[in-house]
Amino acid sequence: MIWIYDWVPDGPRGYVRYIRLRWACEKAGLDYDVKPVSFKDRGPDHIANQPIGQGPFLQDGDISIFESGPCLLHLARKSETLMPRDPKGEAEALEWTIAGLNTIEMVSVPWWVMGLSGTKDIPHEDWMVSRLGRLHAVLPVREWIAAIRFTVADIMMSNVLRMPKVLNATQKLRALRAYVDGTVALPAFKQAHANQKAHFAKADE
Ligand SMILES: N[C@@H](CCC(=O)N[C@@H](CS)C(=O)NCC(=O)O)C(=O)O
Repeated sequence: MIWIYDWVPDGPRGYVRYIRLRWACEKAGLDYDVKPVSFKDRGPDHIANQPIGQGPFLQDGDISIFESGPCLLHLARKSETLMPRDPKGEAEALEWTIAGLNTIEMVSVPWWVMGLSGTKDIPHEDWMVSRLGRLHAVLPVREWIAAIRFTVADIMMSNVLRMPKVLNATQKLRALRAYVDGTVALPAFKQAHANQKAHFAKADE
């Protein structure tokens, strides 16, 4: 069960991190339900499951788990489609999932948030350019980010890179851009995206 805000503003609807979990479930064919949790009033139930008061979090039997990274890895343990079973492939999928979160998103979020707020001379600019450049350098020799095939690491990395300002910065990095375009063209992503948009659209009715 994925707990998802009942509503978010229009702009982020296709981007809020629930989509990472939905994409994993769609790709691996894992059954999942979504249950709404109030966006405006983060009550005690929410805090009990996600102590920072954010989303996503999920419930699987008696396991409740928060943070999109651990949630994704939890789902990945259920399916070889998401996580290779051979130790080398698994190590690669793990390292690139964490690199997406802790090396790329760690820089990209403050960078695009400051951009949205109109900050000039964003201090992370060089850092961001360098991170994207390094990623771009590994991609011409591989179609997927890890393990020579689609894995959970592609879900993480693609979602970090497809944020509009980040995607815009990949304009001249053709291999990187092709990677993101290729991942979001996958049917499981499209289904997850459509489901998420429909969930929030319902809140407007
Ligand atoms: N590191 C967290 C970040 C979670 C996060 O930023 N969630 C957003 C939605 S995508 C949120 O709940 N924002 C509202 C808030 O922070 O109050 C994760 O990956 O799960």
